[in-house]
Amino acid sequence: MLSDQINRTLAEKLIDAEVNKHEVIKLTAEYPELSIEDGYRIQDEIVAIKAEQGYQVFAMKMGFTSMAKMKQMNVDEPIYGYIFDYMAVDRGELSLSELIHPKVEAEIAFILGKDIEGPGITGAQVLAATDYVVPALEIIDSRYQNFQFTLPDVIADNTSSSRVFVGSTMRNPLELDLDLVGVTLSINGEMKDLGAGAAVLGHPANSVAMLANMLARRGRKLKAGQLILTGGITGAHQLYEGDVVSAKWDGLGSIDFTVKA
Ligand code: 0L1
Ligand code: MG
Repeated sequence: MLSDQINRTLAEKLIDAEVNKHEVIKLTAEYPELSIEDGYRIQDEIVAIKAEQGYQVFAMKMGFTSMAKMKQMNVDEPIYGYIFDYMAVDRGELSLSELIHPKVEAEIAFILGKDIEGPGITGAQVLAATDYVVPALEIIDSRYQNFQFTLPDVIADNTSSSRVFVGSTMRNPLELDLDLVGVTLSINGEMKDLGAGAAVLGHPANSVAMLANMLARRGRKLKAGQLILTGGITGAHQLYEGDVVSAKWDGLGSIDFTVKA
């Protein structure tokens, strides 16, 4: 286990990479013994430093929620991270100059109406505790060179959180078959990817349940009003200056944005 001092130093290094928009070599190159627990402790330091700087948590997110991705990473559970208020984009433009090498992925997000506390939470309990689901486009931007990392590295890097666009359509999740909700992701008029909600652990509510159960191990819970991104339905696609991105969800509207310099 790394010391608190090293965790703090590594968190500062990753924040410096984010703020000054430069890549760093994965932490495990220097600390090959870095564990998943170490990764979450470094992530906690990032959350603490952002709070000291006056930033608030805007949403939580789950990552690696597709079976294919978990197999590829040789893990049996997803990872979670935090999205801060300054990461929420409220107009249809993404500024490339603020980022390193961003990618976009289409997701479904939940807004809870009640607290949820694990362990043992199920997808059905999540649906009963949810006020709304909304569409979201997550922008991930690993601070690591060429998106090269191990699982502890990416957890430490706050799961590549960078920006998020949240759509304006809010629906009661019980009115939709969220596992069957289809999504298309187009860039410059060309459909790049498509998928259905079931790509996320069989049903996006299962992702929120798993998050509640993972947080319970650290004595934490999900709170009423919390926004949670459940994980990519589509793959993540690299963005370039001038790209026009358009995503459409069955029953949940669409989100469009342009990538500016
Ligand atoms: O689904 C996710 O948001 C995973 C983020 C971390 C993985 C990556 O940077 O590719
Ligand atoms: Mg994501």
